[in-house]
Amino acid sequence: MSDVEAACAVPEDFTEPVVIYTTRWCGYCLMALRLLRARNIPFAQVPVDGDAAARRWLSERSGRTTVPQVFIRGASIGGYDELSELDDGGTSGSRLAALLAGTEPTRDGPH
Ligand SMILES: N[C@@H](CCC(=O)N[C@@H](CS)C(=O)NCC(=O)O)C(=O)O
Repeated sequence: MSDVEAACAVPEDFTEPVVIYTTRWCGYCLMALRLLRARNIPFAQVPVDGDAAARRWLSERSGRTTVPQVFIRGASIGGYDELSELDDGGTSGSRLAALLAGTEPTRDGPH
């Protein structure tokens, strides 16, 4: 494990299926958190405010430089837009439900 990885909270290290990396004053972060809470999805939140090493690690890992960044069982799924698209309005047959249930395999990158 690199120094940067060691300094960061790695999504695989969490017991919650969803790990969300956020900063303060981030509207998209608030919307993503609101969506997860509305669906009663357990998640771990990792604030990365002012942590340049964490932001660098996060952008390498996710391929994106924005926050929030959401991981499902260790796989990067993107930010709020991607989370919302996977959620499909909260339908029981949504891809988000399938990813969380493990009936659809997670894979890094755009879904
Ligand atoms: N499409 C992205 C937009 C995210 C976004 O623009 N986030 C802002 C903060 S609310 C951001 O990261 N700006 C650049 C930065 O803070 O470095 C999403 O849905 O998550």
